Amino acid sequence: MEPLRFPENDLFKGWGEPLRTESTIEGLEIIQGAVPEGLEGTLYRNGADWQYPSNRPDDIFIDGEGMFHMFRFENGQVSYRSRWVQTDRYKLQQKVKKQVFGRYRNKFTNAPEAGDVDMGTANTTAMFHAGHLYALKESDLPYEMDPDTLETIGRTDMAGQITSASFTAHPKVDPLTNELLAFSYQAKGDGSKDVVFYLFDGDGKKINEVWFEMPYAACVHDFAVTDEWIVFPFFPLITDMDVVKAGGTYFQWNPDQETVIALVPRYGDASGIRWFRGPATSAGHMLNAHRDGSKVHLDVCLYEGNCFAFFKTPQGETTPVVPPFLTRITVDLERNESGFEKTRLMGPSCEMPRTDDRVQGRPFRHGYMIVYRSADGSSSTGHLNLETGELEIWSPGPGDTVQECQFVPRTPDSAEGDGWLLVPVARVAKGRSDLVVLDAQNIAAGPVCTIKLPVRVRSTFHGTWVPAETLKTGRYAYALGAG
Ligand code: V55
Ligand code: FE
Repeated sequence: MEPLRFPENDLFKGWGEPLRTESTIEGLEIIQGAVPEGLEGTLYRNGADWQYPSNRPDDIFIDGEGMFHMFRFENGQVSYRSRWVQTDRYKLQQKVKKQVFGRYRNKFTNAPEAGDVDMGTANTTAMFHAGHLYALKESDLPYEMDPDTLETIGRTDMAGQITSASFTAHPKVDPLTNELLAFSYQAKGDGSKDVVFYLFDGDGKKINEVWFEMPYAACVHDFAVTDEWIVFPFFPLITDMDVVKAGGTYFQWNPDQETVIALVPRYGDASGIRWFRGPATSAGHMLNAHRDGSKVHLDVCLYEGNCFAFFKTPQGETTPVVPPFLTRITVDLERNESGFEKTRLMGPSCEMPRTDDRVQGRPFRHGYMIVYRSADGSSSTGHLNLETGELEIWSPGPGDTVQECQFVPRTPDSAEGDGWLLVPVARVAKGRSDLVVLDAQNIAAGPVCTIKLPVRVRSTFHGTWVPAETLKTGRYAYALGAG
């Protein structure tokens, strides 16, 4: 066999160096403060690592096998565990002892040993619903995980209820109603224009399903919800199956195509869909959406250009790297026009926006995000008060970076924003991580608790918090207190 060696790629250097190892650490050292009283539960996060080196120089950061992480808070102590998601693809590669899957989502670049095994990496997020924990990738069905051991239970179509080829990695579990809102895009397979919206009740039973077509075979990484409308933004990062079949990239940036927004009725059918259009922009992540009279607001980290510079135009041109700005896109259902308005909500650029999960789809005040405003490569955690416009910041220190934060309510019925932010921090120069706990109402004061990891938690994408009680009952017992 050829020597295993990672290709020359900045992706595999420094903090991004493949770690390729699973950890089990009981009783992490708490190097500052103490775990707040009542913070009992598990933070699950998901990211990508590299099982075997490929021979391609063009691997991209959103690819790689799922590495699933958990931080369990119990009685003032925190334990950490990380495990590979044992996807069909992972297991096959483990057997043949090398990388046999090709370019991101392009099965035509797989080695013959891959056969017709699905390319899903299950690397993007963790979802807990109706008593089950899942690892998700938007190009594949969910994988169920054991919530205590992180053993992979297996791929699931949720008892036949998911009839699409894939399932989003940005579902919304409503912790007040226990409903699960989710979708699939390219839902009838690679390159298809089909989208399906799914609504499940708190017991995991599908109660609505709306199929429709998008204007082109877009990358629909995230969506947003309101009480009446589901908001689907379509950005012109488009799959051209002729390009894919010829071994090219799965998506291409098409600046001559429009941004299209579909409002789908949450409890209705496809006949009620409303469409809105504007110039080409792109985005990965939504902060939230809410209804305001006849208007629907979508708050999104919007790129005025291509959010993924590694996807070129059909002419093979690389497009400039543009920063994401938190932007409110507003449509008015009463005005008989198909445009939308855009308003910038915050000065510095930001990504990985989150709210208190209890306000998803509802009028809200507080947003949390990774803020980019330093020249030294570091990043910060931000708290934006959308009512006052005030931005509060916590910085981990020179050269260090923060990952997406997770809000945890102080009590199950505290007011919006009264709680904690859990933030994985990369201590870049030290080659290891911390998990810090910030008071969400005073993040600038710095951590109330710093939990030291002796290992590097490589960059993860997204995750979820499951209260100890919810892990037992399968239900969130949250309410939203008056602010
Ligand atoms: C995104 C992330 C993905 C992916 C497609 O952030 C889009 C956007 C982590 O994987 O497969
Ligand atoms: Fe994402």
